[in-house]
Amino acid sequence: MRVLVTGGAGFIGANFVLRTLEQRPDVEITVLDKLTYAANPSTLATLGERISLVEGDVADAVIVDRLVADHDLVVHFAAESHNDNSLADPSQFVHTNLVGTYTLLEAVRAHGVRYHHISTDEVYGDLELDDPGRFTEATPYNPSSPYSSTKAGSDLLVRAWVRSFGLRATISNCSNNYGPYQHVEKFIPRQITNVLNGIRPRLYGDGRNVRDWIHVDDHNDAVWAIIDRGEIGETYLIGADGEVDNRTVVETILEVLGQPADAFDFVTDRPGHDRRYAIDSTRLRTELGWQPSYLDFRAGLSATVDWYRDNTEWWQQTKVGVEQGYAATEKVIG
Ligand code: NAD
Ligand code: TDX
Repeated sequence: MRVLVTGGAGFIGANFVLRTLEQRPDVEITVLDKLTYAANPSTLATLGERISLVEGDVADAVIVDRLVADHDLVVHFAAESHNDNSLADPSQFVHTNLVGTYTLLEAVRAHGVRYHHISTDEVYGDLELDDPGRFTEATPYNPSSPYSSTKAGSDLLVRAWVRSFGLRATISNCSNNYGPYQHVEKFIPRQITNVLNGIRPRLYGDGRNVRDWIHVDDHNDAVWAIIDRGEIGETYLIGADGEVDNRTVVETILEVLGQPADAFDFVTDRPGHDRRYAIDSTRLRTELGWQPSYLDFRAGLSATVDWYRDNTEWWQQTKVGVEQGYAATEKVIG
């Protein structure tokens, strides 16, 4: 089976590639990645003959058409993925997330190739802290940021291409991922690498915002369950019942690294900051038999701390620039 993985040099895509090569000897992978600031091709450097890397843009119709024609399956991870960046400059988000997805859909349509679309729970907007509800496949779309609205638009393109053109496609919307190879701009790696570099962790606003954490390997196992057994045209929500507030995450990182639990700062809040995300993944569990393996968040977080401590060469070069970028807008408030 020949699989085209877009965005395979980024966090979740690279973990997907590593795990797939390990677990599926019949799969050959081509990664199509623009190698933006978010990519780290060193993650894929020593993987051998069953993988090749093509540097290119998912919005480039010529490259995309040629590659799609030569594969049995497309798994589309490539995106501009960081909310804070989308607030500073949305243009690349529109280009990659909307035009890029459109370009892939047209190639998949022309060549009749199976397509799986990776998306986010942020398309549903947010929940109040005391809301007993969680997102389901039936929750109406209500995105808040340039990032989440371009992801929502990309999902709707996929749905329309399924209905209008009979595309063989599935969609998954997953909650917040953590694990190895995540860029240090994101919350968990940022705070781990702050502490490792002697910088105090930074909590936006009051630190009470809740994210529904899932280990990246559990996400990717669910993606394969949907590719193998999902119903064409359907959407599946992926989540592992991992709701934790941001302050608790920071306190846990500090504790794991042997620091006082209050050695962090509150900084200016993210504009439009979504309060809480929570996924009901009943459909995925009952219809496709998927279950997460990482059930203890503290243990998964502790293993992730170990990974960043043991792999400083993977992240240290990008760390200074990322912190300079944050310093330009962030003010300590408490
Ligand atoms: P990431 O930013 O770590 O990686 C994105 C990758 O896409 C990078 O390698 C980048 O170079 C590549 N890319 C960007 N623009 C491109 C373009 N125009 N053409 C080709 N490649 C391009 O992102 P991630 O966290 O690994 O997210 C992967 C996917 O999963 C995204 O679609 C994201 O919306 C979705 N998702 C992420 C999370 C999360 O918690 N990180 C949760 C749910 C869904
Ligand atoms: O320094 C920080 N301090 C802080 O309190 C950073 C970087 C973030 N935060 C907060 C904001 C969020 O409440 O932590 C939470 C997580 O922030 P991010 O890592 O930026 O993730 P989020 O905005 O929730 O989006 C992530 O999950 C859904 C991914 O970046 C998206 O790609 C995915 O779709």
